[in-house]
Amino acid sequence: MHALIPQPHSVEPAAGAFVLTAETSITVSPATPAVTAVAEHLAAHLRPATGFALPVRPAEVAAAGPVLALALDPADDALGAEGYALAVAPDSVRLSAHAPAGLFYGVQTLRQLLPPDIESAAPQAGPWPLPAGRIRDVPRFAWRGLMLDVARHFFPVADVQRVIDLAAAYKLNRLHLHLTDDQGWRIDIASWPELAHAGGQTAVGGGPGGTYTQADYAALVAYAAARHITVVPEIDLPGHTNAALAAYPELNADGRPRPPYTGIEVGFSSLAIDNELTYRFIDDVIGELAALTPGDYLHIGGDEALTTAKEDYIRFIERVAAIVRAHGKRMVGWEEIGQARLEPGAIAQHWASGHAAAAAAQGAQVILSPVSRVYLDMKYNAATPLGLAWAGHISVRAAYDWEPATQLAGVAAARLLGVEAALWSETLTTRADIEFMLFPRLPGVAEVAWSAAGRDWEAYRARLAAHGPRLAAMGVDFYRAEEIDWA
Ligand code: TNX
Repeated sequence: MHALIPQPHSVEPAAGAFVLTAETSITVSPATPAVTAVAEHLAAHLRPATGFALPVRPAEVAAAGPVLALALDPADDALGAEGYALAVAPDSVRLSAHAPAGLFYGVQTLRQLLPPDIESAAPQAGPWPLPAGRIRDVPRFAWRGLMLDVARHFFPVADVQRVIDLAAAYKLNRLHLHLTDDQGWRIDIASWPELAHAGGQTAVGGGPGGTYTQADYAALVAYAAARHITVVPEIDLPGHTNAALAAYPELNADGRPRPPYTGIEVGFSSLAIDNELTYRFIDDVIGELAALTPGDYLHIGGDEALTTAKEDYIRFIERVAAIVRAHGKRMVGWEEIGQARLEPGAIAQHWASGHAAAAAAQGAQVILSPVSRVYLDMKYNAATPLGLAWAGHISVRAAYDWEPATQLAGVAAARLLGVEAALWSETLTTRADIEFMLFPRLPGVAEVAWSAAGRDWEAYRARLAAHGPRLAAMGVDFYRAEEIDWA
């Protein structure tokens, strides 16, 4: 029980092990769809490598053989919405939680307790021991996110599903999709079809681009939800909008289309703040997206509107906030939104621009994405072939060894909603590129978001080393950072 990431709240190892065999079954109590889905998710993870049937059945249906029991425990409300308790003994495994999400996170811990080969897609020899002991675990932060930029380069649905699987394995619960930017518009909006038709065809460097149909997007949302991840869609406004301004001439103050943009400069574009059409456009886009998005959140960007006067920016954000509210969502924005008057429930995402304190002072909750820690598009070091370096290099240690409560002067710890890693894609074009930049740094960020304060780099390094074979078995193309003594 010594190589878990994120580190659980409490771990008490005991002697012996429970060994998975062809006779093992998984039981659920109560046998509701949500609990059964978690059990089937566990079984689906264990079947390929073990070759065992691992049937899932209601606990009250008697059967012979050892049991891995998943149960809701309504009395244990200290576990909250996402915590779990795990008791492994030589003759039984009991995983309990107050809610299905907790069972799902307990399943991720179970996976990590098994030998690394369990992650293999092909049958392996085994054996499959789960070390005995007890774990009680609850997350530190409610928001444990990963942002993926699908605008600078487009990534097909299957790639995003892969990212969702990997994020879920480390107990993340938010996938923020940066759907639009100067270089591309990636979601079909039925009322403004040229956004996807024209705006979807460009990408950084002149690549082919791409867009999600509304059905694609809905499928991603459902795939994420099945892994207890809420999709947070971002339409970046009023800057980072060249793709829209190129697709629709009438969105420009002068009525003339902007040329498509495939470079990587930021901050040059802006919607026309005093054009009423701008707000009809935003209402249509946010309305369609809100209808497709069951989660509570809608991210409106708001960063780097460098060609928009401050007063205009403030007026704009306040109008957009009302539109988001009218469509029943909570507004998330990059921390620049702290300059505007924020409505209750607003969430500001800190990166580097220094406005988070102003947002927090108004009662907003804050997500931490400090650029020097969690901008995982930054190179690991000077030799990293991919990535940018404007925020410096981010080693595995730098991404892990920091404390949210003291990261940001002027923001009280009580205002912190959580932590989100960001993967911008100016230099990334393939699934392998994504994996190389996320791993092995993302597990460290996940631990910062999930585990109690008090980082111990030496202990973490050793745990992460043990994840090398596990990541390899998952087929993750991770960077074998020199900081880690890979097993
Ligand atoms: C800053 S952070 C940006 C993005 C870039 C990123 C590259 C933020 C809110 N804006 O537009 O893609 O840096 O690292």
